[in-house]
Amino acid sequence: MAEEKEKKGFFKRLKDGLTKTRNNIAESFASVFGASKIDDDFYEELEETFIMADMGYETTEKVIENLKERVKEAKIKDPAACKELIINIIRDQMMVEESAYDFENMKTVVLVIGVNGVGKTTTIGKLAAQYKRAGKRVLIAAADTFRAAAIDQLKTWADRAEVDMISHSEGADPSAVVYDAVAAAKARNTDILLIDTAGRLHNKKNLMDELAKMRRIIGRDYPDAHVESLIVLDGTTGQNALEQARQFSNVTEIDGIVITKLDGTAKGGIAIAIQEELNVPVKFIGIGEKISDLQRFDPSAYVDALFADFDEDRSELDILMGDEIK
Ligand SMILES: Nc1nc2c(ncn2[C@@H]2O[C@H](COP(=O)(O)OP(=O)(O)OP(=O)(O)O)[C@@H](O)[C@H]2O)c(=O)[nH]1
Ligand SMILES: [Mg+2]
Repeated sequence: MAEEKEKKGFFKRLKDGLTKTRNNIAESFASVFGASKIDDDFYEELEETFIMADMGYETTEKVIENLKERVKEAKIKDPAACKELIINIIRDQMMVEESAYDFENMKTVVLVIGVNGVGKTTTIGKLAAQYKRAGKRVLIAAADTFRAAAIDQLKTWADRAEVDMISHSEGADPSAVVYDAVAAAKARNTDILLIDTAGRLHNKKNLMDELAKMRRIIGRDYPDAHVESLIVLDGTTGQNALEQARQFSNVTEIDGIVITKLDGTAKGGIAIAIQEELNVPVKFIGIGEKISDLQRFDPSAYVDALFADFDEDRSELDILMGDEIK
Protein backbone atom coordinates (compact mmCIF):
# COMPACT_ATOMS: atom_id res chain seq x y z
CA MET A 1 0.00 0.00 0.00
CA ALA A 2 2.89 2.29 0.76
CA GLU A 3 4.19 1.53 -2.70
CA GLU A 4 0.78 2.25 -4.19
CA LYS A 5 0.74 5.56 -2.44
CA GLU A 6 4.19 6.38 -3.71
CA LYS A 7 3.17 5.54 -7.28
CA LYS A 8 0.19 7.77 -6.95
CA GLY A 9 2.34 10.50 -5.51
CA PHE A 10 4.76 10.16 -8.39
CA PHE A 11 1.97 10.35 -10.92
CA LYS A 12 0.58 13.46 -9.29
CA ARG A 13 3.98 15.10 -9.37
CA LEU A 14 4.51 13.99 -12.97
CA LYS A 15 1.20 15.55 -13.87
CA ASP A 16 2.10 18.72 -12.02
CA GLY A 17 5.48 18.73 -13.73
CA LEU A 18 3.89 18.50 -17.14
CA THR A 19 1.51 21.36 -16.45
CA LYS A 20 3.46 23.68 -18.73
CA THR A 21 3.16 21.23 -21.59
CA ARG A 22 -0.53 20.78 -20.94
CA ASN A 23 -1.10 24.51 -20.74
CA ASN A 24 0.82 24.90 -23.92
CA ILE A 25 -1.56 22.65 -25.82
CA ALA A 26 -4.77 22.91 -23.79
CA GLU A 27 -6.37 25.56 -25.92
CA SER A 28 -5.68 23.99 -29.27
CA PHE A 29 -6.55 20.56 -27.91
CA ALA A 30 -9.94 21.86 -26.84
CA SER A 31 -10.45 23.53 -30.17
CA VAL A 32 -9.46 20.41 -32.14
CA PHE A 33 -11.84 18.15 -30.29
CA GLY A 34 -14.56 20.73 -30.26
CA ALA A 35 -14.52 20.88 -34.07
CA SER A 36 -17.68 19.96 -35.90
CA LYS A 37 -16.23 17.44 -38.31
CA ILE A 38 -13.18 15.36 -39.11
CA ASP A 39 -11.61 17.00 -42.14
CA ASP A 40 -8.22 18.24 -43.32
CA ASP A 41 -8.41 21.21 -40.97
CA PHE A 42 -8.99 18.89 -38.05
CA TYR A 43 -5.92 16.82 -38.86
CA GLU A 44 -3.84 19.90 -39.49
CA GLU A 45 -4.75 21.47 -36.20
CA LEU A 46 -4.07 18.23 -34.41
CA GLU A 47 -0.68 18.05 -36.08
CA GLU A 48 0.17 21.56 -34.92
CA THR A 49 -0.84 20.70 -31.38
CA PHE A 50 1.48 17.72 -31.26
CA ILE A 51 4.35 19.69 -32.75
CA MET A 52 3.75 22.36 -30.09
CA ALA A 53 4.23 19.75 -27.36
CA ASP A 54 7.50 18.80 -29.08
CA MET A 55 6.36 15.43 -30.25
CA GLY A 56 8.40 15.92 -33.40
CA TYR A 57 7.35 15.81 -37.01
CA GLU A 58 8.03 12.16 -37.72
CA THR A 59 6.18 10.86 -34.67
CA THR A 60 3.28 13.23 -35.22
CA GLU A 61 2.91 12.03 -38.80
CA LYS A 62 2.88 8.43 -37.66
CA VAL A 63 0.24 9.03 -35.03
CA ILE A 64 -1.95 10.94 -37.47
CA GLU A 65 -1.62 8.31 -40.22
CA ASN A 66 -2.60 5.70 -37.69
CA LEU A 67 -5.53 7.78 -36.55
CA LYS A 68 -6.75 8.31 -40.11
CA GLU A 69 -6.80 4.57 -40.68
CA ARG A 70 -8.72 3.86 -37.52
CA VAL A 71 -11.19 6.66 -38.17
CA LYS A 72 -11.87 5.18 -41.59
CA GLU A 73 -12.15 1.64 -40.31
CA ALA A 74 -14.52 2.50 -37.50
CA LYS A 75 -16.35 5.13 -39.59
CA ILE A 76 -15.93 7.72 -36.87
CA LYS A 77 -17.53 11.07 -37.58
CA ASP A 78 -17.16 12.97 -34.34
CA PRO A 79 -13.82 14.68 -33.59
CA ALA A 80 -14.39 14.26 -29.88
CA ALA A 81 -14.39 10.50 -30.35
CA CYS A 82 -10.84 10.68 -31.68
CA LYS A 83 -9.37 11.67 -28.39
CA GLU A 84 -9.48 8.30 -26.71
CA LEU A 85 -8.27 6.80 -29.98
CA ILE A 86 -5.24 9.07 -30.05
CA ILE A 87 -4.38 8.36 -26.47
CA ASN A 88 -4.55 4.65 -27.21
CA ILE A 89 -2.45 4.95 -30.36
CA ILE A 90 0.31 6.83 -28.57
CA ARG A 91 0.17 4.52 -25.59
CA ASP A 92 0.49 1.45 -27.81
CA GLN A 93 3.39 2.95 -29.71
CA MET A 94 5.22 3.63 -26.48
CA MET A 95 4.68 0.39 -24.64
CA VAL A 96 7.86 -0.80 -22.94
CA GLU A 97 8.37 -4.53 -22.74
CA GLU A 98 8.66 -5.94 -19.26
CA SER A 99 11.99 -7.50 -20.31
CA ALA A 100 13.40 -3.98 -20.48
CA TYR A 101 14.05 -4.29 -16.77
CA ASP A 102 15.54 -7.78 -16.77
CA PHE A 103 18.94 -6.25 -16.18
CA GLU A 104 17.87 -5.33 -12.68
CA ASN A 105 17.81 -8.99 -11.75
CA MET A 106 21.14 -9.92 -13.26
CA LYS A 107 24.70 -9.14 -12.36
CA THR A 108 24.78 -5.89 -14.23
CA VAL A 109 27.10 -3.07 -15.06
CA VAL A 110 25.11 0.03 -15.89
CA LEU A 111 26.99 2.56 -18.00
CA VAL A 112 25.36 5.96 -17.66
CA ILE A 113 26.14 8.21 -20.60
CA GLY A 114 25.00 11.57 -21.92
CA VAL A 115 26.20 15.12 -22.48
CA ASN A 116 27.09 17.57 -19.72
CA GLY A 117 24.48 18.62 -17.25
CA VAL A 118 21.66 16.32 -18.33
CA GLY A 119 21.43 14.58 -14.95
CA LYS A 120 23.71 11.54 -15.16
CA THR A 121 25.15 11.81 -11.67
CA THR A 122 21.78 12.56 -10.11
CA THR A 123 20.20 9.62 -11.92
CA ILE A 124 22.92 7.29 -10.65
CA GLY A 125 22.33 8.53 -7.12
CA LYS A 126 18.62 7.92 -7.38
CA LEU A 127 19.03 4.48 -8.94
CA ALA A 128 21.62 3.48 -6.35
CA ALA A 129 19.30 4.46 -3.52
CA GLN A 130 16.35 2.61 -5.02
CA TYR A 131 18.29 -0.57 -5.76
CA LYS A 132 19.87 -0.50 -2.34
CA ARG A 133 16.45 -0.12 -0.79
CA ALA A 134 15.27 -3.09 -2.83
CA GLY A 135 17.95 -5.16 -1.12
CA LYS A 136 20.52 -5.25 -3.89
CA ARG A 137 24.26 -4.96 -3.47
CA VAL A 138 25.12 -1.76 -5.25
CA LEU A 139 28.43 -0.15 -6.14
CA ILE A 140 29.11 3.15 -7.84
CA ALA A 141 32.12 4.02 -10.00
CA ALA A 142 33.25 7.60 -10.56
CA ALA A 143 34.50 7.28 -14.13
CA ASP A 144 33.79 10.93 -14.81
CA THR A 145 37.27 12.05 -13.76
CA PHE A 146 37.04 15.30 -15.66
CA ARG A 147 36.43 17.51 -12.64
CA ALA A 148 37.12 16.89 -8.97
CA ALA A 149 33.69 18.34 -8.23
CA ALA A 150 32.08 15.59 -10.28
CA ILE A 151 33.66 12.97 -8.05
CA ASP A 152 32.61 14.83 -4.89
CA GLN A 153 29.06 15.20 -6.16
CA LEU A 154 28.83 11.49 -6.84
CA LYS A 155 30.26 10.75 -3.39
CA THR A 156 27.51 12.81 -1.81
CA TRP A 157 24.95 10.68 -3.62
CA ALA A 158 26.75 7.46 -2.68
CA ASP A 159 26.66 8.49 0.98
CA ARG A 160 23.02 9.42 0.75
CA ALA A 161 22.21 6.07 -0.85
CA GLU A 162 24.49 4.30 1.63
CA VAL A 163 26.48 2.52 -1.05
CA ASP A 164 30.21 2.38 -1.71
CA MET A 165 31.96 4.25 -4.44
CA ILE A 166 35.16 3.46 -6.31
CA SER A 167 37.06 6.52 -7.44
CA HIS A 168 40.45 7.79 -8.48
CA SER A 169 41.62 11.37 -8.43
CA GLU A 170 40.69 14.06 -10.91
CA GLY A 171 42.23 13.58 -14.33
CA ALA A 172 42.73 9.84 -13.89
CA ASP A 173 42.04 7.47 -16.76
CA PRO A 174 38.32 6.61 -16.59
CA SER A 175 39.06 3.10 -17.75
CA ALA A 176 41.36 2.57 -14.79
CA VAL A 177 38.44 3.44 -12.52
CA VAL A 178 36.27 0.95 -14.38
CA TYR A 179 39.00 -1.66 -14.06
CA ASP A 180 39.11 -1.23 -10.28
CA ALA A 181 35.36 -1.01 -9.96
CA VAL A 182 34.86 -4.25 -11.84
CA ALA A 183 37.41 -5.99 -9.63
CA ALA A 184 35.63 -4.67 -6.54
CA ALA A 185 32.21 -5.65 -7.89
CA LYS A 186 33.39 -9.21 -8.44
CA ALA A 187 35.12 -9.46 -5.09
CA ARG A 188 32.07 -8.13 -3.26
CA ASN A 189 29.50 -10.07 -5.23
CA THR A 190 27.86 -6.82 -6.27
CA ASP A 191 24.52 -7.02 -8.05
CA ILE A 192 24.54 -3.68 -9.79
CA LEU A 193 27.57 -1.58 -10.61
CA LEU A 194 26.62 1.92 -11.74
CA ILE A 195 29.25 3.81 -13.73
CA ASP A 196 29.18 7.59 -14.04
CA THR A 197 30.83 8.85 -17.22
CA ALA A 198 31.86 12.25 -18.53
CA GLY A 199 29.71 13.75 -21.26
CA ARG A 200 31.99 15.01 -23.92
CA LEU A 201 30.08 14.82 -27.12
CA HIS A 202 32.11 17.62 -28.69
CA ASN A 203 34.80 15.09 -29.40
CA LYS A 204 33.09 12.10 -30.84
CA LYS A 205 36.22 10.12 -31.43
CA ASN A 206 37.37 10.49 -27.83
CA LEU A 207 33.99 9.61 -26.50
CA MET A 208 33.70 6.58 -28.70
CA ASP A 209 37.19 5.41 -27.81
CA GLU A 210 36.58 5.89 -24.11
CA LEU A 211 33.27 4.09 -24.07
CA ALA A 212 34.68 1.30 -26.20
CA LYS A 213 37.62 0.94 -23.84
CA MET A 214 35.34 0.74 -20.80
CA ARG A 215 33.21 -1.88 -22.51
CA ARG A 216 36.32 -3.86 -23.43
CA ILE A 217 37.48 -3.92 -19.84
CA ILE A 218 34.08 -5.01 -18.58
CA GLY A 219 33.81 -7.67 -21.28
CA ARG A 220 37.26 -9.01 -20.55
CA ASP A 221 37.27 -8.88 -16.75
CA TYR A 222 33.62 -9.43 -16.00
CA PRO A 223 32.28 -11.54 -18.86
CA ASP A 224 29.35 -12.83 -16.82
CA ALA A 225 27.98 -9.37 -16.27
CA HIS A 226 25.22 -7.92 -18.37
CA VAL A 227 26.13 -4.46 -19.66
CA GLU A 228 23.27 -1.99 -19.69
CA SER A 229 23.99 1.29 -21.38
CA LEU A 230 21.59 4.05 -20.39
CA ILE A 231 21.62 7.44 -22.05
CA VAL A 232 20.39 10.35 -19.98
CA LEU A 233 18.58 13.15 -21.79
CA ASP A 234 17.36 16.48 -20.45
CA GLY A 235 13.64 16.67 -21.20
CA THR A 236 13.61 20.46 -21.16
CA THR A 237 15.78 20.57 -24.28
CA GLY A 238 13.13 19.02 -26.51
CA GLN A 239 14.35 18.21 -30.00
CA ASN A 240 17.96 18.74 -28.89
CA ALA A 241 17.64 15.77 -26.59
CA LEU A 242 16.49 13.68 -29.52
CA GLU A 243 19.46 14.84 -31.55
CA GLN A 244 21.89 13.95 -28.75
CA ALA A 245 20.43 10.49 -28.47
CA ARG A 246 20.79 10.05 -32.22
CA GLN A 247 24.43 11.08 -32.12
CA PHE A 248 25.23 8.78 -29.24
CA SER A 249 23.44 5.89 -30.87
CA ASN A 250 25.67 6.37 -33.90
CA VAL A 251 28.77 5.75 -31.85
CA THR A 252 27.71 3.36 -29.12
CA GLU A 253 25.08 0.84 -28.16
CA ILE A 254 22.17 2.17 -26.15
CA ASP A 255 19.86 -0.14 -24.25
CA GLY A 256 17.64 2.39 -22.62
CA ILE A 257 16.85 6.04 -22.16
CA VAL A 258 16.40 8.13 -19.05
CA ILE A 259 14.61 11.43 -19.53
CA THR A 260 15.17 13.88 -16.70
CA LYS A 261 13.69 17.22 -15.70
CA LEU A 262 10.17 16.42 -16.81
CA ASP A 263 9.10 18.60 -13.91
CA GLY A 264 8.45 21.96 -15.45
CA THR A 265 9.00 21.39 -19.14
CA ALA A 266 6.74 22.71 -21.87
CA LYS A 267 8.15 20.03 -24.14
CA GLY A 268 6.81 16.87 -22.54
CA GLY A 269 5.91 15.38 -25.92
CA ILE A 270 9.60 14.78 -26.46
CA ALA A 271 9.41 11.50 -24.53
CA ILE A 272 7.02 10.22 -27.17
CA ALA A 273 9.25 11.37 -30.03
CA ILE A 274 12.36 9.87 -28.47
CA GLN A 275 10.80 6.50 -27.88
CA GLU A 276 9.28 6.38 -31.33
CA GLU A 277 12.14 7.67 -33.43
CA LEU A 278 15.03 5.90 -31.77
CA ASN A 279 13.29 2.64 -31.21
CA VAL A 280 15.03 2.41 -27.85
CA PRO A 281 12.82 2.16 -24.78
CA VAL A 282 12.54 5.04 -22.37
CA LYS A 283 13.12 3.15 -19.13
CA PHE A 284 13.13 5.85 -16.47
CA ILE A 285 11.96 9.39 -16.07
CA GLY A 286 13.10 12.02 -13.61
CA ILE A 287 10.78 14.64 -12.25
CA GLY A 288 12.90 16.39 -9.65
CA GLU A 289 16.07 16.37 -7.63
CA LYS A 290 15.05 14.06 -4.80
CA ILE A 291 15.83 10.35 -4.58
CA SER A 292 12.20 9.40 -5.09
CA ASP A 293 11.93 11.61 -8.17
CA LEU A 294 13.00 8.90 -10.57
CA GLN A 295 10.77 6.04 -11.61
CA ARG A 296 10.22 3.51 -14.32
CA PHE A 297 8.63 5.03 -17.34
CA ASP A 298 4.97 4.14 -17.57
CA PRO A 299 3.62 5.07 -21.02
CA SER A 300 0.05 4.75 -19.89
CA ALA A 301 0.43 7.10 -16.97
CA TYR A 302 2.58 9.41 -19.05
CA VAL A 303 0.10 9.77 -21.87
CA ASP A 304 -2.63 10.31 -19.32
CA ALA A 305 -0.59 12.99 -17.61
CA LEU A 306 -0.10 14.71 -20.95
CA PHE A 307 -3.40 14.37 -22.74
CA ALA A 308 -6.11 12.62 -20.83
CA ASP A 309 -9.00 14.95 -20.57
CA PHE A 310 -6.92 17.31 -18.49
CA ASP A 311 -9.10 15.60 -16.01
CA GLU A 312 -7.86 14.90 -12.53
CA ASP A 313 -10.40 12.29 -11.54
CA ARG A 314 -10.17 9.94 -14.45
CA SER A 315 -6.40 9.75 -14.34
CA GLU A 316 -6.35 9.27 -10.62
CA LEU A 317 -8.79 6.45 -11.09
CA ASP A 318 -6.61 4.87 -13.78
CA ILE A 319 -3.62 4.92 -11.56
CA LEU A 320 -5.50 3.17 -8.81
CA MET A 321 -7.04 0.59 -11.09
CA GLY A 322 -4.17 -0.01 -13.49
CA ASP A 323 -2.34 -3.19 -12.67
CA GLU A 324 0.36 -2.72 -15.29
CA ILE A 325 1.66 0.29 -13.44
CA LYS A 326 4.91 -0.36 -11.72
N1 LIG B 1 14.34 19.59 -11.81
C1 LIG B 1 15.13 18.54 -12.03
N2 LIG B 1 16.45 18.70 -11.95
C2 LIG B 1 17.23 17.63 -12.18
C3 LIG B 1 16.70 16.36 -12.52
N3 LIG B 1 17.73 15.52 -12.70
C4 LIG B 1 18.85 16.23 -12.47
N4 LIG B 1 18.57 17.51 -12.17
C5 LIG B 1 19.48 18.62 -11.89
O1 LIG B 1 20.25 18.89 -13.05
C6 LIG B 1 21.54 19.36 -12.69
C7 LIG B 1 22.60 18.54 -13.39
O2 LIG B 1 22.56 17.22 -12.91
P1 LIG B 1 23.81 16.27 -12.83
O3 LIG B 1 23.34 14.97 -12.29
O4 LIG B 1 24.93 16.93 -12.17
O5 LIG B 1 24.13 16.14 -14.38
P2 LIG B 1 25.35 15.41 -15.07
O6 LIG B 1 24.85 14.86 -16.35
O7 LIG B 1 26.00 14.47 -14.15
O8 LIG B 1 26.30 16.66 -15.36
P3 LIG B 1 27.89 16.66 -15.66
O9 LIG B 1 28.55 15.78 -14.66
O10 LIG B 1 28.28 18.09 -15.51
O11 LIG B 1 28.06 16.18 -17.05
C8 LIG B 1 21.61 19.25 -11.16
O12 LIG B 1 21.37 20.52 -10.63
C9 LIG B 1 20.49 18.29 -10.82
O13 LIG B 1 19.97 18.51 -9.54
C10 LIG B 1 15.26 16.23 -12.60
O14 LIG B 1 14.69 15.18 -12.91
N5 LIG B 1 14.54 17.36 -12.35
MG1 LIG C 1 27.92 14.33 -13.48
